[in-house]
This record gives sequence, C-alpha cells and structure tokens, in this order.
Amino acid sequence: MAAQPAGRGTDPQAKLRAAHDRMANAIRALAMDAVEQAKSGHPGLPMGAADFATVLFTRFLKFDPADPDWPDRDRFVLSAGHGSMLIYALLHLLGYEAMTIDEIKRFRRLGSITPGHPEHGHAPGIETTTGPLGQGLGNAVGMAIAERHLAAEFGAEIVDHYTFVLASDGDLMEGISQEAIALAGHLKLAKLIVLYDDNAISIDGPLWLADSVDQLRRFEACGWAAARIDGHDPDAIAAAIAWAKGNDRPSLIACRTIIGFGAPTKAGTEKCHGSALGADEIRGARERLGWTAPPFEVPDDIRDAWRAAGQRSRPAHLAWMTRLANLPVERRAEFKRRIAGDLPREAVAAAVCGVKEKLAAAPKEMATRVASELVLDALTVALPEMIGGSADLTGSNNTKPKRLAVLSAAEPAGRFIHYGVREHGMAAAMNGMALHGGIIPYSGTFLTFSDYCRPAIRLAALMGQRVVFVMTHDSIGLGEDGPTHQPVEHLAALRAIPNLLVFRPCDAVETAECWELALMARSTPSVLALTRQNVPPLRTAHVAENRCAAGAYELLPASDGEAKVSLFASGSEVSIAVEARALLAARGVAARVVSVPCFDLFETAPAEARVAVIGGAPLRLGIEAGVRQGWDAIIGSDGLFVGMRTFGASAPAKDLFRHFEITPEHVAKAALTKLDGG
Ligand SMILES: Cc1ncc(C[n+]2csc(CCOP(=O)(O)OP(=O)(O)O)c2C)c(N)n1
Repeated sequence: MAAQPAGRGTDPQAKLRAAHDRMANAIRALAMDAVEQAKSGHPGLPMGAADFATVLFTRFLKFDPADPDWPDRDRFVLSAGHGSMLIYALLHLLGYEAMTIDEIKRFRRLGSITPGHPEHGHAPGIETTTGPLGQGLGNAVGMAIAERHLAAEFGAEIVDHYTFVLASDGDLMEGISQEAIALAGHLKLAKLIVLYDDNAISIDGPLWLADSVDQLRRFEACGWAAARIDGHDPDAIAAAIAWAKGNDRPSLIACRTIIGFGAPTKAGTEKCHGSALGADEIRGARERLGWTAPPFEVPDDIRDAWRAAGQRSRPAHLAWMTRLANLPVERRAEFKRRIAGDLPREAVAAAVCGVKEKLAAAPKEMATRVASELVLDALTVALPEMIGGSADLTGSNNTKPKRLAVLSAAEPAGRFIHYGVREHGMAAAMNGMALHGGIIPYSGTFLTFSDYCRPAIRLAALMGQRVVFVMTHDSIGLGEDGPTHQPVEHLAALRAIPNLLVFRPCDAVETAECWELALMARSTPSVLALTRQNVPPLRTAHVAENRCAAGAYELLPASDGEAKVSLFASGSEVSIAVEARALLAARGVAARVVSVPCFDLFETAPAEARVAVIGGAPLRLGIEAGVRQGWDAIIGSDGLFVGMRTFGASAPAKDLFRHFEITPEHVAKAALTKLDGG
C-alpha cells in the first residue's frame, strides 16, 4: 500500500492535492486518537473513507453548521454506523458547535454526544441512528421519498436536496439492502446517491470469504446508475459525484478504498476494522501520512480550511430563507408546521370524535381493520402529512383510503406507497420519512410479519420517531391461513420494546381512539394490532373523552354488588369477556370487564388510577389470543389466563377459538372452578 505523499509540490494541482490530503488526514488522525483513547472503536472505516468524505463535505454537501436542522440541507447518512468517528470528526472539523474536541476525547463514554454508533438526537448533524447494518440505507430511501414528495407539494424553491449514503460491504450484504435499493430504483429516486466504501474487507477477513456479488450489476439491475472509482483520488471522486447528481436515477459510486489507509501494517486488513491500532501502529501511520500534530490537535491552517468548507452553503441557506419568507403566509405556516411535526390537534380531535359519534349512532359489527379505514378516511383529510402504504396487502390491511393517490415515480405528490413485499425496507423507509420531517408515515402488513419489520421498529422506538404500523390479522381469528400467519408471541414481543405503543382496540370506537393516541405520540412509534374478523360494537354510548388514553379502563362494572371476578381482555377477546360476564352473572357471580387496549399507556398511568382499574376482586382473569407473557403485571402471577400456549392451526376462526378454549364458556368455567377452590 502506498500512502499519500505529503505533497509539497509547487504546481497548483499538486498544491490542491496536498491541501486535500492534509484535510483528509485530519479525519484519520482524530479517528485514530479517539479510538485509541477509548480503547475501543473502529478506525479502519474513517481512515479508508476519509478521502471521499472530504470531497463530499467540502465540495458538494449542502449544509450549515449554524443551523443543523435547516430543512433543505442535503442529508448524509452514515449507514456503516461503526465508522462513527468519521462523522464525529467531520462535524467537529466543519464547526458544528456541539461537537467539541472534548466530546471527541470522550468518544464512547457515558453521557458523551459521541456514542459508539451515531445516535440521532445526541449531536446535531446525526441524521439517523445507525449501527445495525443496512438500516441507514433503508432510512435514506425514505428520506429521498420525503424530499421528492415535499418538493412536489411545496415546490423546488423550498425543497430541493440530495440524500447521500455511505454504505459498507456489510450494509450491502444485509437483506434489507435489496429491499431498499429495489424500491429506490423503482421510484427513480434520482437524488439518492450511495457512496459505497468498497474496501473488500469485513470482520472475518477478505470479502471473498463470504461474498462474490457484482454490486455494480446488482444495482444496475435494480434501476440504478453505477460506477466504480478509485476512492482515494479526489478528482475521480468529485467527477463521480457530479455525474451522479446529474443522473435521472439513483446512483451508486463504488469507491475502491483501503481500509485503515495509512496504517503501516494493518491497512488493507480486518485488523484495523474494529479495534484501537496501538501506539506503534499510530506512530507509523502518522509518519506515513506526514501528520506531525500531537494527538487531538489540528493545525490551524487545516482547521481553517475545514471551517471555510463549513461556511460554503451559507449563501444558499440565506437565499433559501428569503424564498421561504416570500411564500404566501399560509403556505409558509403550513410548511413550518409540517416540518416541526406539530399536529392541528383540534382538527385531529374533531375528525376522531366525528367518527366515534357516527359509530355510536349506528353501532354495527365490523373488523377493527375496517374501522381503521373509516378513521383513516377522516384523518388523512385532517392531516395532509400522513403518507400511507402497505407491503402488498393493501386490500387486507385497509390502509388506503380511496381518496389517496398512489405515490409513484411519475406522481411523487401521491400519498400511498405500494411498498411491494418488502416489510423490512418499508419500516426502515418510514423511519427515514419521519426523520426527514414533514411527513407522518403509516403502513400495513400482517401482525405476524412484524418480525420482518422488527429491527426498524426497534430503531424507530430508540430514535423516538412517530411512525404508525397498522398490523392486521392479529390472532388465530384470521382463521384458515393457519399457524404461519397467526401471531401468538408477537404482541408480547412488541410490548417488550421500550418506547413503543402497542394498541389492540376491541371495537370500532376504540380503533378511532387508538389512532388518535398514536398520532398524538410525538416521540413514540405505534403498532395498531387489528382484527381480520368482525367484532361486535362494545362502546355504544358516545363519549367525547378518549377512554383508551388510560391504557385500560372498566368497560362494564359488576352488574350486581362487589365483583368477585375482574375480567381483563384486549382486542377481539373483550367481547368474549363481556359474554363470560353474563354467563357468570347467570350463575350468581358478579364480574366486571376491563378493556386493555394498550399495556404501555396503562403502565405509565398514575398508581391510584392503576389500582382502581385493577380493582379488588378476589379473582383476576386475563383473556388474549396470544401468550401470557406480560399479563402478570395486570392479573398477578396467581391470576388466571385464557390464551395461547402453542402455535395456532388452519381452520375457520370460530373452530379455532373453540379448539384453543378461548370462549365465554371456557372463561366462565375456569373462573367458577377457581372460585370453588379448584
Ligand atoms: C445487522 C448487523 N449485523 C452485524 C453487525 C456487526 N458488524 C459491524 S461491522 C460488520 C461488518 C464489517 O464489514 P464492513 O461493513 O465492510 O465494514 P468495514 O470492515 O469496511 O469497516 C459487522 C458484521 C452489525 N453492526 N449489524
């Protein structure tokens, strides 16, 4: 490996090259030093990618460190999050105020803004949380969709920016990358540009151990433009980015790089991927790179050059602010509202209340997925920022109100996305749209396929993004499709994710209320678990209050005297509890019914409210066509639970509920046996 010469030539080209090298070496030095000090981290990627990152950030990327949230900035997504020191070094050098040298010194320390992998919300300039490989690429597709859509709506003078991604071999090996690039190619997201750190090394060693994909041909097959360049040649890098910006398709630039560029013995090998280089190797790298400054110090001339690069887009930013100021007052206010993520609360409340009133006036049996569509009919009028979709289950998920046009390459202003059978890519793209701002994404699939979305749902929760997952066919109640499609452990698994609201409404009115709560949760994603099968109306008297906000509430009190039994249930099983209550009453046993549409909200309710809802009945019995896990928090470990212990089966729903003994008769019998001391 030949390291770059210090470049002391006299001709202008050589001078430019020398200046570039010194700027790129500042990234390399900071990455080496920070990882060394932390005694852990990943120096290889920042050192290898420093050249193309320098060209991108100093010559192309549109951003303003003085206003990191400028809505029309170009987005940069470090999909290979392990290379976090690359973005931290860039933010520091470019003059992002929060990214001080002390924060770089505190890399990976508790409370720093420089965690092991970049976390959105910790430091300005971190567009998304990355680390789980492939997710960033998926997010970037959503960001590019958001840009395209908002440009169609507000005009190119207000929204006109690129989304750049740095992706590694690992990103491109992950399955999600296929979903992401296929979707991006299909939608012709021309302003999405992937810089692939093509170093042919991963943790186990050379890439050939595990992979032999021709990435250029793969991307081309998905509708992308693709090129390979020397990722250490600034001119080639600049020419490639300029080429990519002019393409009418998304672009891949495979930048051939040497991982750990500059390290004397470890460069080009997996040895510099994920551990501190060590003092000797760092000494050698400094020598090769011609870097003489002490650790964590950046010579003034290099710092000045970086700071100047940080100011590059200032005039563009000012011009943009003027254009925004020149928008008609209402358009400007609407753009700002959308970007801020503020809801027109009254309009949302009125939409939800209107639906509830109609439902109460003419109560009828319906599946909660159908109720959800009714609610969406109203909500998507009140909230033009809602963009819906489905992973090829549109008719089953009921996520497409008729009015919503399809968002496509030709019609970017559309508001419904046919994601194709790409649940994981869909969920990651939704995160990207929410992160971009200006959009509230919601989508649909079957609850059992929440497993296919889970890594992205988890990141939505970690990042505190408002995305809404409509997940229908939420139990054995879906019937004949059988156990592969019947969720059993999924509600418990989703409830286990912190900062995720899992709603399971029992009827149409509760469905409306849960939708309202999902939208009001500014920093929390939501799952709406909805039935395929009809359920009876249970909330037949209209109240304006959103009763689901409590997480759990008494739907029916004991009909006669003190309750002997408290029946707790969610979703389609609430009607089973209601029938069981009548059977118990016929046997002289007073029972009350508590609907539990959202564990997570109930958990955070005030202690007294929780105690009142749980009540003092001697027997607590939970009913849910899923596993017991999680229910003990409500029914206690000595409570009874009627639900699933095994996978389901293929049969009509009614037969399945009978077979698995999730019936009013069984509930009543179990309660009576227990009360009799059985
Ligand atoms: C989903 C996921 N699986 C595994 C890992 C652990 N991991 C981190 S980096 C990496 C691969 C490293 O290779 P590459 O992506 O080419 O990065 P480079 O070695 O070039 O820095 C792996 C397996 C991860 N971060 N995310």
